[in-house]
Amino acid sequence: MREKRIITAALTGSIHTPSMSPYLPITPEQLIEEAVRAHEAGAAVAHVHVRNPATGLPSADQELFRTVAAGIKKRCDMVVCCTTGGRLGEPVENRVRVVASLSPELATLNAGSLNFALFHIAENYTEWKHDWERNYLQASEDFIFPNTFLTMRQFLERFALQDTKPEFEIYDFGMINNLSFLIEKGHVKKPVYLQFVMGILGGIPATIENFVILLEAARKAIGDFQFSVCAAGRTQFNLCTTSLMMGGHARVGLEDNLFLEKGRLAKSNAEQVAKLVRIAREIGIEPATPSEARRILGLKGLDKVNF
Ligand code: KMH
Ligand code: ZN
Repeated sequence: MREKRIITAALTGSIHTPSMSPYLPITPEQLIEEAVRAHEAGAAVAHVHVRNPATGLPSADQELFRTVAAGIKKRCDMVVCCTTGGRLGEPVENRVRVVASLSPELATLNAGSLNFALFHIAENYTEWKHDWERNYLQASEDFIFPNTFLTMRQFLERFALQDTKPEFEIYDFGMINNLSFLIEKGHVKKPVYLQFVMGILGGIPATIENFVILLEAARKAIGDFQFSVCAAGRTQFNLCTTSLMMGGHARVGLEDNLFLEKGRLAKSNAEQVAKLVRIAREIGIEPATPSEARRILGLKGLDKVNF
C-alpha cells in the first residue's frame, strides 16, 4: 500500500494582492470553488483566509469566514484550517475570534513573533487595481508579526476550549524552542502538528539544507510529530517534494506562490495540487483523503465544527 500524505491548499492568504494575479480567489464563491477543485485534485485540507469581496483586502470578518467554511462543507468533506495569522496589522484579538465562532477542526497558531516583510514584492509591480495594495505591502517594512508568549498561551486556551487542533507555523529556529517551552509547561498536548513556513523575508530562507536542519532541531527538542512544509515563491515545489521524501506532508496554494512554473501563473490552486500529486505518485506517495488526514492528525471530526 502506498504511503498517504496530507496535501493542504492555502487558497488565497494575505500576502498576495489582486493586481498580482487574476487567478487569486477573492470572493466567498471563488474561495469555495477553489477549495472544491483543490479537493478534487487531491488536497485534504483547505487553509482559509478571507478577503473583502469588493476590494480584495484581507479581512477578519466572521461572516465571511462562516460563509466560506460552510460553503466548502456543503460541497465536500475537506478539513477547513482557519488562519489565526490573519493579515498584516490585524489586532491579535480579531485574529483568534474565528476559533471561538466556527470551532474548526484545525487552525494555525503562529509560534513566535518575527519581522514579516512584503515590501520588496511591491517593487515588481507598477500598476495597481486597488488603492490599498501598494501601501499594504510597503508598510510591512516596519511591521512585526506579533505572537508573544502571552498571545500564544491565550490562543491555546481558546483552541483547547473548542478542541481545535493547532497547526504550529514555524518560521525559524527560535520558534521550535518556543513550542518546546509551551509543551513543557503543559500548554500544548502532544502529538503536535508543525507547518514549517519557509522563505518569508524575516524568517528562515527556503533551502533544502535549512529544512533538513530545522527538522532535526525540532526532533531533538520535541521528539515525534507530524509536519508539513510550505515555501514562498519559486522554492515551493522543491521544498514540498523534499517534505514528502522526508516523511512529511506538504502545503501548496496561491497564498504561498502564484506560479505553476517559472513565468507561468497558476490558473488555480488545483493546478498546483495536481502538480504535487503527480510528483508524489512518481515517488510512491498517495494524497490522503480528508478522513485519512483526520486520522493522521487526530482531529475531532467534521460533525463537531460550528459552521
Ligand atoms: N501567510 C502567513 C501569515 C497563518 O495563516 O496563520 C503564513 C500562514 C500563517 O499561513
Ligand atoms: Zn495563512
